[in-house]
Amino acid sequence: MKDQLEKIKQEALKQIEASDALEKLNDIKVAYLGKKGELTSVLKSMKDVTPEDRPKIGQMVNEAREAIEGKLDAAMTALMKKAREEQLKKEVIDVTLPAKRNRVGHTHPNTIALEEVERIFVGMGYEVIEGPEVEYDHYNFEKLNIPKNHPARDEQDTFYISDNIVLRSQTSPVQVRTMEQGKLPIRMLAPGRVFRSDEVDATHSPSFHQIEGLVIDKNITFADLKGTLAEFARELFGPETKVKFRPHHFPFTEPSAEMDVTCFKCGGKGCRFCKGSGWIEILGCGMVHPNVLAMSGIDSNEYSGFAFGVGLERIALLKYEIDDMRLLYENDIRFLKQF
Ligand code: 2U9
Repeated sequence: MKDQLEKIKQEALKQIEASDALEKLNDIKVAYLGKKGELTSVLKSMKDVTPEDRPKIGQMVNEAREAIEGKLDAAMTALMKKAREEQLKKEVIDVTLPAKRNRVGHTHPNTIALEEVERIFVGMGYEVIEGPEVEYDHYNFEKLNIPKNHPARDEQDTFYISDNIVLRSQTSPVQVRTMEQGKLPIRMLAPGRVFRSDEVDATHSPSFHQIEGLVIDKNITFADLKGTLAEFARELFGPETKVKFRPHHFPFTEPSAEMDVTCFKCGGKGCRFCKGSGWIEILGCGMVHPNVLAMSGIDSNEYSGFAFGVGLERIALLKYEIDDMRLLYENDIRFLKQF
């Protein structure tokens, strides 16, 4: 029996040594120490051992069990350690690798241009006021001296929501609403989206943005208009910029004009950018028509004012030398992040 025990022990230890997987070790544990294991069956046959030999044999069985258990534990611990080390090696993180960049947005050229124009006029004491994009015909046309059947209604195709409600074709209704409130003087800027039923091309879109300005006070003259807009042009395009006013016609201003600035590319000499003329058209303007003042309850004998309107996209296209307006609406970050 002693030899048999020794043989079992040696065989178990040898198998443990040769094991390279936790499952194998578990199988060995069951095969030797389990309920039906070899060592257990030796214990069961103790009844055949003489009472004198029992303590001795018992001790030997325990020794064999302890040796096998000890070796099994050590082998399991070693295997688990090895497995963990391999896993750690596989999951190793190279902290020196460059991080994945978060894609960030970019201020739209329209917004940059808008903020620049606002900064200039706010610096001259103007207030920025916004209003609804869906307007009454009354505010978009009637109160701006554009009655029904007036040819100006055909000049710009308007989107009608109903008989008397439109998508505003200009931001002027915001000024009308402000005048109606009766607080004078007024120095305001009305930026915002406007709508016209235009075909899309490099310089047109059914939805674009305007910035309009309005000043109403006592003794406002065309000289105030000229001085203000000349200063605006110098701030926007540089101190060397000169301006020129050409007579024009708008129903809501009288007299009316368009303002050109000297080409900031060639300084006025004439180049491809200004199509050889040396001048670039920039905005429309004029003295507020007495009818427009009267319709909003302002006495045109006491008060006068000037107004102007610029296309925001036009400013952005010029300032950033973009040749197609459609680029402004695609929101391709590769395009936007250049400005
Ligand atoms: C009130 C009185 C007068 C606003 C004005 C213009 C001239 C003008 C165009 C420029 C290019 C629009 O974006 S555009 O197509 N605008 O030329 N706008 S004066 O005059 C007003 C506005 C409100 C009460």
